[in-house]
Amino acid sequence: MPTKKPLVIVTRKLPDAIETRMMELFDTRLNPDDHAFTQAELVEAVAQADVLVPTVTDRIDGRILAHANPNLRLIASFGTGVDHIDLAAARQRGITVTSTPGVLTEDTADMTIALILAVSRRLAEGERVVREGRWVGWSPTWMLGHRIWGKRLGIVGMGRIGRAVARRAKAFGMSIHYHNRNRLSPEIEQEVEATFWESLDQMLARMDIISVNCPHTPATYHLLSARRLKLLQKQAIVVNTARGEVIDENALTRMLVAGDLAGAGLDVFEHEPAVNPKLVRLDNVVLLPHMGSATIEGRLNMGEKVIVNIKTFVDGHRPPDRVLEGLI
Ligand code: 8YV
Repeated sequence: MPTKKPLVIVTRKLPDAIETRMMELFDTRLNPDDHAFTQAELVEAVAQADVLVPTVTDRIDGRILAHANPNLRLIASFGTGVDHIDLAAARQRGITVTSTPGVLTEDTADMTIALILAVSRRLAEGERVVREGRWVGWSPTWMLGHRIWGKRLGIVGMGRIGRAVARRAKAFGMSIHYHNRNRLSPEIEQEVEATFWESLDQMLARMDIISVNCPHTPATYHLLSARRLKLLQKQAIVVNTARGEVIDENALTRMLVAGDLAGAGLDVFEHEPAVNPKLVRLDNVVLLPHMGSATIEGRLNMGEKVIVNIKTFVDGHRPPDRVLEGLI
């Protein structure tokens, strides 16, 4: 007798090829118009699904999970960060949580370098001048940015993405510094000639460019606090492709407005999709709408990972990308 396929509820529109395969394998409920689920829709989804596939735009907190039906055994998140999921509440309910690590490393590292270049060399500002018809001609002392070759880059969080940033930055002639919970092995440090700073404060005070590449956890919330941001040099720039919550965005904005920092490149924000209007008015800030991993290749890889995680789980095996293991 054929066994019943699990009901998989996907909260956002995924690439067609991924959705097609999911529909072949599972009893899949899609979101063709791609609207962000309301609280009520999330409650309904956890009350019905055997497997939920959320994204960063869904806050799966304890209140939502309180409505989960007993058959909800897996949350197979489409994304690497899992800070939108209350892991303690999932653990309490014996729900397994998986993510999609590794497949957006290179794309996010590319975006980090793009932001470092964009801020240092004033790319967005220059583009606006041309597009708005304000370019009156070349001048030797106009639109000068800063050279990145020879600058000190301090990477906050030297996981997969931090290391991919380091490899790229080395090729651009930057010297690599990092702060991480744990020091990396000498082999990895040697590959990019990275200097480890046990003290984040001391590293911040000496860098030209800071790149945030750590996950958002209770321990990293406002890691770059008002106090720590004040340690930065006036000519420093800050780039964040990780999570907005890691930086005190109000404090950062205040410093940028006051000219106490040279610039910032932000792909993520504390209250997405809201962006502090004061940031929008600044010319020395490059703002992107959480595009770090937004490549077709990356989204397909992420979808593949979600499928493999669900398939292995429903077949009774341990899914490869477990963040949290429930009771199988
Ligand atoms: C994804 C991300 O686009 O994977 C992550 O952690 O931040 C993004 O790059 C998003 O999370 C998809 O859910």
